[in-house]
This record gives sequence, structure tokens and C-alpha cells, in this order.
Amino acid sequence: MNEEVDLDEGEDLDLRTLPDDELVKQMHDDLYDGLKEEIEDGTHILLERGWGPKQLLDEALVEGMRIVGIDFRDGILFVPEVLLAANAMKGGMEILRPLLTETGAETIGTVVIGTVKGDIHDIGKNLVAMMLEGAGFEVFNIGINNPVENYLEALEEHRPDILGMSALLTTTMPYMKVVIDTLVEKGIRDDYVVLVGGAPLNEQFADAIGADAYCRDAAVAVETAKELVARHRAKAAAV
Ligand code: B1M
Repeated sequence: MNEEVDLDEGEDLDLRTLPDDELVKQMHDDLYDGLKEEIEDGTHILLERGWGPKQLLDEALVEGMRIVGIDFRDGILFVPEVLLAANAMKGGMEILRPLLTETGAETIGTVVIGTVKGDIHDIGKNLVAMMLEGAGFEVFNIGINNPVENYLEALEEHRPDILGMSALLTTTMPYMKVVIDTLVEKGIRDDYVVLVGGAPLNEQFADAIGADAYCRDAAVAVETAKELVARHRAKAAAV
């Protein structure tokens, strides 16, 4: 109960004293350890030092999460630890959000995006949503674990240009085909540009399930979205 006691005595590290490269390494360690406050502090410090949000995101946060992923795969880290890491990553992402979504541009298109049924991974999908917003898209993020009905409902409600789907598991990626097949059955497949993404996917898979494109990362998603919406609109205007 003694609030004066410093429980971290001896462990306190002043992140501000570290040069950039060491601070980035420290952030990888802090992400690994699920230390949200430290990730938030590190993010603020790098921004103050003039780092751009995209470089910070890629080099400090996404790279840190890549390292977490390796040890998760190898059975060194388990779900609770990875959840803490994800929570820390989200702390950093929230600070970057206004910078990544800052746009003076008019809305250039509308997107409905969600993670498919059975899958609760949302970091990458949220990043894609943020970057699309930053590029001038209006984005309706419908969250995780979406059955086909949720997608249909959101399409009906928002009438977007793009339907984006995310899957991080080899067991959930086939569900994307269920959604696309349903659009085909309902005769509305060609009303939308369908973009898919997530670590286990590739271009062949996207082709095989009848998506319009596979997006390797958020930057590719933005470029692809811009290009395909323009093409889709031109095609619609020509009819
Ligand atoms: Co999970 N998990 N996980 N996990 N997890 C992976 C995906 C895994 C590869 C780890 C591993 O073994 N190395 C593995 C999948 C193996 C496989 O299927 N081949 C795995 C597993 C097995 C599991 C569980 C089954 C573990 C268990 O319970 N035993 C379980 C499944 C739960 C479920 O979904 N039903 C599970 C649970 C979890 C946590 C809850 C602990 C947590 C998720 C927290 C959250 O998201 N809120 C978690 C995490 C964090 C990961 C790793 C470590 C990191 C994923 C991540 O956020 N990456 C992941 C390992 C890895 O991928 N290295 C792993 C960072 C993010 C920025 O990248 O998501 O790839 P990414 O997104 C990129 C691109 O893919 C692309 O752009 C993004 C930004 O550049 N993109 C899109 C993504 N979606 C897009 C949509 C688009 C366009 C582009 O639409 C247009």
C-alpha cells in the first residue's frame, strides 16, 4: 500500500536517453513483453524526433510484431503473451491513427472491411482501414469473426465501392470464397471491387476464389483500391 515504493527500481530505463536505433530495438523488446505504456512513450518520442508515422509503424511496431509472430509459431510465446503484445501494438497504432488518417482529400470511394468468420485477428485489418482512410476513402470497419450475413448487411447499408476481407488463418481463409460465392448467387458480385488480404494468402488464392485482387500489405491495399475503384467506375459509366 506504500505508494512511495518504486517497484521498478533498478529497471527504469529512460527511453529518451536512447538513440533512435536503440530505441527502436527497445520498442521491439517492449512489444514482445506487452508493455503498452512503454510502446506509447516510444511512439511519442520517435514522432517528436521527426519520424514519419509510416516509417515508425513499419520499423518499430510491425517489425516488433513480426518477431512476436516467430516465437509464437515456435511455441516460445503463447496466446496470453501475444494478446498483451497485440494490446501494446494497438496503443502505438492509436497514437499514429490521426496521422495516418490525416487527409484533406475528398472521399474517393467507400469501403466495407472485416475479418472473416472464425478469425479474430484484427491488427492488420485495422491498419488497412486506417491507411485507406488516410488516402481519402470512407471506411466502414465491421470488425472480426464476420459470417456472410454481416457482409451482406453492411453492403446493403453502405453500398460501398469496395468489399475488403481479411484472414490470418489457413483455416479461415477459405471462408472468403463462401462470401464471394454468395455475392455471385445473389447476382451482386460485379457491383463491388473485392479485395482480400492477410498473411497466409497470395495472388493465386485470390484468383482462385474470384476476388479482384490480393493485397500484400496496407500500402498495396491503398494503391490497389485507388486503381480498381477508378477502373470500376469507368466501366460502370461506359455501360
Ligand atoms: Co494468431 N496466428 N492465432 N493471434 N497471430 C498467427 C496468424 C500465426 C501465423 C502465428 C504463427 O503460428 N506464427 C498462426 C496462424 C497459422 C496458420 O494458420 N497458418 C496463428 C494462430 C495459429 C493463432 C491461434 C489458432 C492460436 C491458438 O489459439 N492456438 C489463435 C486463433 C484465434 C482465431 O482467430 N480464431 C490465434 C490468436 C491470436 C491472438 C488473439 C493471440 C492475436 C490476435 C490479436 C489481434 O489481432 N487483436 C494473434 C496474433 C497477434 C498473431 C500474430 C503473432 C501477429 C498478427 C499480426 O497482427 N500481424 C500472427 C503471426 C504473424 O502474422 N506473424 C499470428 C501484424 C499485422 C500488421 O500484419 O495481420 O499480416 P497482418 O496484416 C497485414 C497484411 O497481411 C495485410 O495488410 C496488413 C498490414 O500491412 N492485410 C490485408 C491483412 N488483412 C488485410 C485485408 C485487406 C488487405 C490487406 O483487405 C483489403
